[in-house]
Amino acid sequence: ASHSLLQAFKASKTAFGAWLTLPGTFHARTVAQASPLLSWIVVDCEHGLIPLVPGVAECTAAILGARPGGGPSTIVRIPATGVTASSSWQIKHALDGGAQGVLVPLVSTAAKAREVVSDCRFPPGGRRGFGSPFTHGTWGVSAAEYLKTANDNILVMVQIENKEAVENVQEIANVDGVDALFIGPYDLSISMGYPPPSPDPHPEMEQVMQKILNAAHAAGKKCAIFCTSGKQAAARAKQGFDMINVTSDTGAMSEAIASHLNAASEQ
Ligand code: 3PY
Repeated sequence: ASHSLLQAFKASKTAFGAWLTLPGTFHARTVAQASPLLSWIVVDCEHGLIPLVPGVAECTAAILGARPGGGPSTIVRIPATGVTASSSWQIKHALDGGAQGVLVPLVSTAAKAREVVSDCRFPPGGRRGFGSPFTHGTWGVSAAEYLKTANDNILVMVQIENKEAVENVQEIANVDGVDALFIGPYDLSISMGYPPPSPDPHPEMEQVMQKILNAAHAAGKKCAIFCTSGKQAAARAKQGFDMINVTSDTGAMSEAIASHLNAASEQ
């Protein structure tokens, strides 16, 4: 089965999304149902409060909550970096939960990216194990159909967010099976010795981000970036980024409450 982010990628359309950091089925559903313009959500099990480890069920609940009969693609950001066995099993749990893709933080070499791809693919393309009785149901297909189509439909995304990753960016982009490079502007800035974005990154970081964007596109891959507002996201879309979040659940909640209070107290 296809899904909205994959369709946007295939049609070369900018895919806007949102970041989910708080756990719970209905919380996920509230975010997912916010707008038909929402193409994807990241279920953040790295810095968000949604437990993947040891709470596989929580991550699955968020995926299920976001996709009652379709809805935005769910991309799980797993806690650990690729390359070690410890992240292999996290990727397995995220995909067993029914995720349409994974986002792996701090992938800084092509070797790490290859490990991530292998974790996301059933043999012969990779080393993912098969056996969850639930996964295919979240995609609305039979187990046999899931096994046959998952390798083509699951999106593999790696975060480019440190100095080493920037040095290796073209080799990482060239790795077969990597669908998108995802810029983490906060970690990237800190790693390169700049202050974190507030809300825009330091002007000198722009060149680095352009290099990442160019590397992705030169390899025929997509490039994504983390944003904190619709305005920022629109500017990134203009620059040619393919996948951009407009806000996060917590950010949107606090901003909306503050803005309503401001409007109320101006009366
Ligand atoms: C970063 O900016 O470091 C991210 O990973 C986005 O959350």
